[in-house]
Amino acid sequence: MAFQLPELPYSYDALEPHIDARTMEIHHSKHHQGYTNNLNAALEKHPEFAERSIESLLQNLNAIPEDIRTAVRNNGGGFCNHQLFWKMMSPKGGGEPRQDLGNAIKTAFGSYEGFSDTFRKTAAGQFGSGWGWLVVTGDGRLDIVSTPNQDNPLSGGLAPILGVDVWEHAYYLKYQNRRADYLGEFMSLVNWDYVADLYSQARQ
Ligand code: MN3
Repeated sequence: MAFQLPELPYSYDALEPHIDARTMEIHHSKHHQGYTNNLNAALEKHPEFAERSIESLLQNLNAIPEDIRTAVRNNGGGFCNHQLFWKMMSPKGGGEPRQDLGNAIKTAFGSYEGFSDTFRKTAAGQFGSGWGWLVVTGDGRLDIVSTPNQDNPLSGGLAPILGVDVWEHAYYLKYQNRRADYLGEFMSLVNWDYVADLYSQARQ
């Protein structure tokens, strides 16, 4: 019934040298576990909401009782964002998106390079902790946004299809203050097959 920490779809060292094993282990087993535990603790006060999907909770934050709304926004966001993030990366990732998504990216951003530049700049420019996202808008267009803290684009009516964590815990051990370098390496890990699946789901 309670939300469960999902297993990683690869080992902690699988994303080396782009993301180091120690960062992955702490990020998954401490940070993501922490968001999961705190989300479950909040929902214990209103167990009827624990039956809902995480997407439904984040899409309807105003429906959540005020005494747990901030906790669900922060920790439910953290639970959901990281669950997506692990699957958005792969040791076999990188390259460029093909077919429908590849064409849509060219239409929206001119080229893959235009997309990659804007995505990395937007994520690099998020002040403090947060996320950079490629999203599908309500009318089916692609857009690039950033969110603070653990806010998920779902809460703003957008469907996230690619996200990158720019909290310092995601990169500090290996990259220290060099967020842009981490973002460059992240592009070599993007699991475009999974992103394309999310893109087609978002347009249904
Ligand atoms: Mn994180």
